[in-house]
Amino acid sequence: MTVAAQALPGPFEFAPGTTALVVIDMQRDFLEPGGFGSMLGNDVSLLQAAVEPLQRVLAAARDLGMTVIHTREGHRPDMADCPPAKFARGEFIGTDSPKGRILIRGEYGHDFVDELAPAPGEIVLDKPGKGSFYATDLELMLRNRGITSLIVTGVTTEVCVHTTVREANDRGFECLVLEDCCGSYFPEFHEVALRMISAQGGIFGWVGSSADLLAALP
Ligand code: TIU
Repeated sequence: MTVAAQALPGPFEFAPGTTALVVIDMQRDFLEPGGFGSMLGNDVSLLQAAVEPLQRVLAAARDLGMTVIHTREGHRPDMADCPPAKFARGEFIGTDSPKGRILIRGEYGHDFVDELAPAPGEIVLDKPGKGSFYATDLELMLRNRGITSLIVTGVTTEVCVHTTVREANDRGFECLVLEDCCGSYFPEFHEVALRMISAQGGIFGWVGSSADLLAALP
């Protein structure tokens, strides 16, 4: 079964059986007050708008039996996988917060927001960087399942979503980014990041909405 969802720069054609829904870093540390995002001085409420549409897309993907991957940015408790250059730029990684140590695996703030908790059988991918392919086994898992297309969602649009889409595009995966299922602390970066993806004939991929995706699904 092939589906065509309205998108830019043109329809995104994909088969649900060879497509993965990738939900990037919908973690308390990015979305809730008192975590990493707010310690960096950001208004974390800007990311909340992505939660509801993403819940709808997640439900549809589950109904179709699609591969679903949830990523989390974070580090080992001993921080041996945290580059000193990343730590040095004041990202507060490893420091105490009301939600536990910032961006450390196993801590409450590092985990997913309740509304988007993974279901049994879905893949949870821990990553030390912004991209989902760097220093992870994501590509191996996708190739093992015969996945050729990705529907990419999550936060933040211009950081971890963009890095992941660029990495995926270079590896030959076709990516549809759902604009209302992503979010940024900087609304103007969100807009421009999305335009960068679909410009030049879709230089990195396609951009569409959750409504257009859901309308195209069987
Ligand atoms: N997940 C992700 O995007 N990590 C970030 O650090 N994003 C920021 O926008 N800071």
